[in-house]
Amino acid sequence: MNQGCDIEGTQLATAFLKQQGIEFDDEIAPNIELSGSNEIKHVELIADVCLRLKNSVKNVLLNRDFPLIIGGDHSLAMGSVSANMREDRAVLWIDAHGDVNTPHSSVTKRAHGMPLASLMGYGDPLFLDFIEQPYLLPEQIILFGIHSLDDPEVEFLNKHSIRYITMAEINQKGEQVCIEEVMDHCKRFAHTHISFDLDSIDPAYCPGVSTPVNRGLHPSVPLNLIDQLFKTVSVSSMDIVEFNPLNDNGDSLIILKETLKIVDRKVGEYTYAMNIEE
Ligand SMILES: [Mn+2]
Repeated sequence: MNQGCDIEGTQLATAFLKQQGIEFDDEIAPNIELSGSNEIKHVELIADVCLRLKNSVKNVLLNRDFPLIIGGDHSLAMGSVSANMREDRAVLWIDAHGDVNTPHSSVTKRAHGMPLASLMGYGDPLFLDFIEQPYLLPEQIILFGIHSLDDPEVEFLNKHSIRYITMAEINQKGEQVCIEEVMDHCKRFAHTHISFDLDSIDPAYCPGVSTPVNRGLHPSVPLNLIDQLFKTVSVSSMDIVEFNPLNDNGDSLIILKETLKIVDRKVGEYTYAMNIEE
């Protein structure tokens, strides 16, 4: 889907990736008849997609398998993360953006800037219909690679004492120090969900996204982070989002495939499936 960012491209990702030989066990397509004229763009359609994604991810977890979700814009993470709202799970958000806008604070009224706030209970009522409580707690969350925050997002993150590691901090302290902080965070929980937004990477290396922001990560950094996490903690689910084939020159596809290789290798090596209750 692309309705959460309202820019053409991410809705073509699945068909494009299938042409590239990537197989999907389940596909969830938006029901375009639900596109209404609410304040938040396409809110009904997105809620419907997320509810179906949540149920699909839940089934994968119940089968003790590893759900890897490929988007689609980042609003889908409301569905994937809400499949399992256990408090013993860390949520790592690798992103250029904070994604903690609320319906009130958002200027664009695009849902892909809101998933993390919604998962904490600060979302549109249609999103809170399918996001079950307990909502995500601030202490479960860590953001990495952030380099584009709206003023209300800075306020939100600080008010809730949510740890966010910015590009400036990564450049200053060095990659490995910051990666280790993320690992220390995730070690405090039984499981980790990784939500990997490709726009965390600098558009010079990864142009195939819908909302690129300059001065982002070198692609080796998130790949290294994800690789080390799989080796160190129990990663139990993961999203890769915002891949936009219309803007890609082939480089983003390579990064996406490299990410899949890491996941394939690690999920094959270890059994990290978790027990969840129906
Ligand atoms: Mn995002």
